[in-house]
Amino acid sequence: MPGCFAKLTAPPTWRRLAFVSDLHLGPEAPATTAGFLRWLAAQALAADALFILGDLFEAWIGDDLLDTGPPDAHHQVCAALAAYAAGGHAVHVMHGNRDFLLQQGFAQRCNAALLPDPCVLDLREQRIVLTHGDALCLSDVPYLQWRALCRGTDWQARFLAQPLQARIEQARALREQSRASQSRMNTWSDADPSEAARWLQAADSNWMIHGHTHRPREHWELGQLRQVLSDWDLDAPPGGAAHRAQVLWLHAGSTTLAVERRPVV
Ligand SMILES: [Mn+2]
Repeated sequence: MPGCFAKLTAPPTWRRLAFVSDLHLGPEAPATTAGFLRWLAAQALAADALFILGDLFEAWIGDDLLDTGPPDAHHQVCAALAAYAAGGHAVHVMHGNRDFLLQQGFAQRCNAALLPDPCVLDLREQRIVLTHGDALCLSDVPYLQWRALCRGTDWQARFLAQPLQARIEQARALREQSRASQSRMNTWSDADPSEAARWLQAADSNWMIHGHTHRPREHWELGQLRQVLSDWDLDAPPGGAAHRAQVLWLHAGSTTLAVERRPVV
């Protein structure tokens, strides 16, 4: 359970807000990355504020990768976000379990603000809890232990002090480990509904938006709404269930608030 909830107040000028998560962009997902760049240059222009609730990238090994090497998907996405933000759209990025090493160098490059996990968005009369969702998956004890370690300043300082190539190799090994442990489990761990309810109560809220579990749907429980965002995978075979990309839109009028899920085409 988080000790406190940072607060972000939506200015009255924000009328359309877009929420995405779990895009897992990178050189290994060219179709998804291209899809995001297309979306950002077209449909996303309707949003006053874009919230990326974790795992924008499949991996992030340090902001300095933007200053080295030949430009790749990471550079393209950052340049596109910077252009989007320069057009007057607010961009907020939360850490996921894949890209928790995004830091100020990235944020400055993209004209984005890093959003603490969790936080409460004050939108008109509503208080909406925003979180990536991995900290809600209480049944995955080994992951939570790893999370506590790698979110610490000591681990991060040691990791980032290594040369880029060593970090690339270590990150690859970590992803393989994580894939192996997932395949040992019968099902992917899911967000714990009781834990989510406790967070909402602590935040004095009845509305949560999160991602991470790749199980997009609306959960209505005891007067609380929990909206789980879709992952994006346009590199999956077209026509299959895994081939999807979706945005959650909030339309905020002066007295109304409408929610809509829209596929990215
Ligand atoms: Mn995740």
